Amino acid sequence: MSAKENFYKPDWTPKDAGKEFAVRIVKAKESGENPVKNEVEFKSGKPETSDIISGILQGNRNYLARAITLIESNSQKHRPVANAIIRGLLPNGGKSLRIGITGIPGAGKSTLIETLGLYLISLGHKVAVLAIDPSSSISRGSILGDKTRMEKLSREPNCFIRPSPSSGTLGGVTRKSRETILACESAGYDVIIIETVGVGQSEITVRSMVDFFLLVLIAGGGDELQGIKKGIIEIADAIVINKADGDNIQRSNMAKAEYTNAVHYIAPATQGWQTSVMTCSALVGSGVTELWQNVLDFEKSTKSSGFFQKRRKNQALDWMLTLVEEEIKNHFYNSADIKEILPHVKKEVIEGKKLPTEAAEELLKRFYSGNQA
Ligand SMILES: Nc1nc2c(ncn2[C@@H]2O[C@H](COP(=O)(O)OP(=O)(O)OP(=O)(O)O)[C@@H](O)[C@H]2O)c(=O)[nH]1
Ligand SMILES: [Mg+2]
Repeated sequence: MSAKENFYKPDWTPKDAGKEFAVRIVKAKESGENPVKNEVEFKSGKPETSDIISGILQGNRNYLARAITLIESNSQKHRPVANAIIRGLLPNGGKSLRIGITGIPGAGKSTLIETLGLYLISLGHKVAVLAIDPSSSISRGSILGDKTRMEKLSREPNCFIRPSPSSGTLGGVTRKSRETILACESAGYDVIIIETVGVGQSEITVRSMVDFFLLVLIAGGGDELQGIKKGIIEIADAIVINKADGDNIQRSNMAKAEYTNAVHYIAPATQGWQTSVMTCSALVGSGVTELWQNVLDFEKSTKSSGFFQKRRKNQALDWMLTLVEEEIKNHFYNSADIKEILPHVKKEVIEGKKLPTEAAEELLKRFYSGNQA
């Protein structure tokens, strides 16, 4: 077989298409240890924006991954391309059910996502799993990038797992995650699951981009209600006590009763929806059907009350405002004037030679004088 015959145009390329469709698919090897599956060769290694958009709309995972890499890039030179992709995809977004999952470390979030994800795929859904991990912006590594813990799920063709973007401010991570959700929805993923760790600000962030927010807890460990901040319970639409298996079933039921009681004293996270408390075992698979039924009940109830749509609209506004804030901040810190004087001004504040208010005023004055329209 000649080298040329190793490639073919994907089915979705129009018959009379010219060079604008540069995609070629590498034929899978007939046999051998390492068959090439679903692999796309990008002509000259750099697909056009329009190719990426149409590739994503056809559900091509390689293009989706490529777009997310551009979205997550911290390089300013990738922003215009990423923005063009987002603009092209925007009309196709919004069609999924977005679920946020949080909980104390080791509660079994990833295991639950794997079990739930496999169940959803068996029902015919396409599932995307994303992660938001604020600690990674400090450590520069991603502790939620644990594909290995979702080994079975990651092998499913109808599942797309993306570890968290591993650097940048939480604001930057938020933008990237929102754009990634949109890209996944455009590629046909109809359930998007976002995992985050229970360490504070990231929950609020995830809540601001999902429809349904699930808190995963476990029984035992003493102070049931002390271990997790009350604030997190307040933003959860459901609490699930995981690891309700073996000799842990009874304790899990007790914890369930305790939390059921507790949520009655807390304002519900979603208007018109009583926060539900359930038990499950991600390991054995029990309670997962009930959990999904709860999500569906939630969707039905909030869609008929109109709250679902209202929340999405507010989230869109929030998205816009966050972008503006982030952009202004970037503009400020990247301005040559600020870069020049900031270290000196900081030093003066630290040494007590200048008041913080005075210093802020000086910085802003310098910024505005250099950025007059
Ligand atoms: N017995 C039992 N063990 C479970 C269950 N779910 C998870 N585990 C175990 O709990 C441990 C932690 O599970 P993970 O799914 O990694 O937990 P996580 O919440 O994603 O952890 P982090 O991402 O590190 O915060 C693993 O050893 C799992 O096998 C369950 O339902 N029952
Ligand atoms: Mg995990």
